[in-house]
Amino acid sequence: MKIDILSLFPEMFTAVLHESILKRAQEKGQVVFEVTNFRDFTTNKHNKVDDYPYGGGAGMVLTPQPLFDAVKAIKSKNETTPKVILMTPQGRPFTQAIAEELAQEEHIVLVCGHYEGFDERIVEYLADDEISIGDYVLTGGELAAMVVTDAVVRLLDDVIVSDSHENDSFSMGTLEHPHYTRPADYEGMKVPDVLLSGHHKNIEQWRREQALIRTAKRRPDLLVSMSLTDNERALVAEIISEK
Ligand code: 6GU
Repeated sequence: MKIDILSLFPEMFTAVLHESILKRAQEKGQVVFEVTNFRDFTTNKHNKVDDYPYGGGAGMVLTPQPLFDAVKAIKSKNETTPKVILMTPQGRPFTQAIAEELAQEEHIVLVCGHYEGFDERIVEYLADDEISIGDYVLTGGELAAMVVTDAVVRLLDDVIVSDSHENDSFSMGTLEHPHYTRPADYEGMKVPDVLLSGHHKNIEQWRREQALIRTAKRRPDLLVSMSLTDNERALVAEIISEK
């Protein structure tokens, strides 16, 4: 997979893309990152990327020219047709399902805005998609692009042990069950007996129940779109009535 990032602050990405799992994914050849400063594409004398909003008002707006030209340069350099995604609080809310969808793409371009926002012609004619990482406002799209990059790259083949994302929170529709490791008794704080029993069927059932209990307590909104057995539905009803 190729991930292009367009940003006015490319140095912000150095640490994140060159450490840990994202670094390893690149070394393994599962992903290629390219971070480009779109200020380099300005055609005006002072390399200005923004301007005052027509109609007046506070804040500056990113002008179309540098971003259209930067995306054009990416497209002419690559055989693939990338999906162009604007990072903006106006976008569709990012979820694990969207991460899974993007992990299927061969090439994406994440466009990081700053200031008051993008000229609407960028939104309308340049972008294929707009993504937000949550209902709060960041100073720019960089941190959001890092979040999306991290969530997508860890799903690519051979980036992390493959079993470990089947049980991820949200992939199953629920939060994850609790995890324990040695020792079985840490200063009187004990691991649940069932996990030490070696009885795989009981362990599976306990984990499923624990995942449901957590989800019902912390994120009941996630349960709405899940298919549950009659027993699971009864368990969830019980937890919700206890609350
Ligand atoms: Cl993608 N960008 C900015 N600037 N703020 C955000 C965001 C994105 N997602 C949530 N807040």
